[in-house]
Amino acid sequence: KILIIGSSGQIGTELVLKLREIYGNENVIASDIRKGNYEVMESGPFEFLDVTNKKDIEEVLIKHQIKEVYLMVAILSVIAEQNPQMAWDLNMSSLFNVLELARKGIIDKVFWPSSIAVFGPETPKKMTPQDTIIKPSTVYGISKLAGENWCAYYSRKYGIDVRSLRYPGLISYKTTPGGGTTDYAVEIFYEAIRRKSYTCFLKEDTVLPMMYMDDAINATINLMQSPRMDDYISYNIGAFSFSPKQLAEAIQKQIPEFTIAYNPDSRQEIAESWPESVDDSQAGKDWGWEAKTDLDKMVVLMLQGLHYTIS
Ligand code: VAH
Repeated sequence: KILIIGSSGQIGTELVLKLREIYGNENVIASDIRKGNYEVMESGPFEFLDVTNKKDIEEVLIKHQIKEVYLMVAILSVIAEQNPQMAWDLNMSSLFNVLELARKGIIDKVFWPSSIAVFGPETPKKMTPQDTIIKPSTVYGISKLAGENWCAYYSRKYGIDVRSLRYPGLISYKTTPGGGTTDYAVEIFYEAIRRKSYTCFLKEDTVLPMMYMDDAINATINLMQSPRMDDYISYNIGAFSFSPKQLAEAIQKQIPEFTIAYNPDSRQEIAESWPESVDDSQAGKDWGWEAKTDLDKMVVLMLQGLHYTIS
């Protein structure tokens, strides 16, 4: 059986639903410190779980005979900058608890998400290589790079089967945005429908790597279903890149009267420290990764997902 910790979050919500489709509702246990959306709560087992409490996690694992864990809990970039100690504590203690339970032999396989946030201002910005200068300049990125190194350590030293992806900005409609710098690309759709206009907190030409959620979920499950790799690699994965201006133009193809304004704030500095695009050829080679949804298709899927009728 499979446990998703952080099942009420942006990625956790969609992982629960997709994994239940594949493995059956009763075999996928959702867990979070707060209730999830209707679909998650109604379609299968849910456990309230504080991921900083290792005993709590162990009890849930034993109660449901769980062997595979997706640890989808993190304080994202914006909130982490405002609360460094709290973000570090949560992002790291949750990972240590799960890696330690794997070392005890209670968990067989772990997915732990990393992020393009591990890259910093000195990293080559275009087609950022899998292996390159990696000096994060955000609290969130520092915690994600530290997490990658701990996963590599537990994999090498204790033979733990832990797998990771460096997600780009993810765009989805089943949950509302939660404290990420890339979340302008989610908020914009709600505003485009509601007010036909949006004021963006990034400059118009700030290019970031992005991906539609379905591609990220498929990548995650494909990686977890692949034969085990010899060494731990936190894979770059990419789909498309755009600036707020380019996203607004893509939305205007569906909503011609949509307008955008710009009022950059502290999040601009976070965005500028990250790559514009990533080289994900290693993921393609190792386990057949390729994105399916492009920018225009993503815009249509988001508007339809938010019940906007495409004319
Ligand atoms: C954030 N959505 O904005 C997350 C992600 C690469 C961006 O890490 O913080």
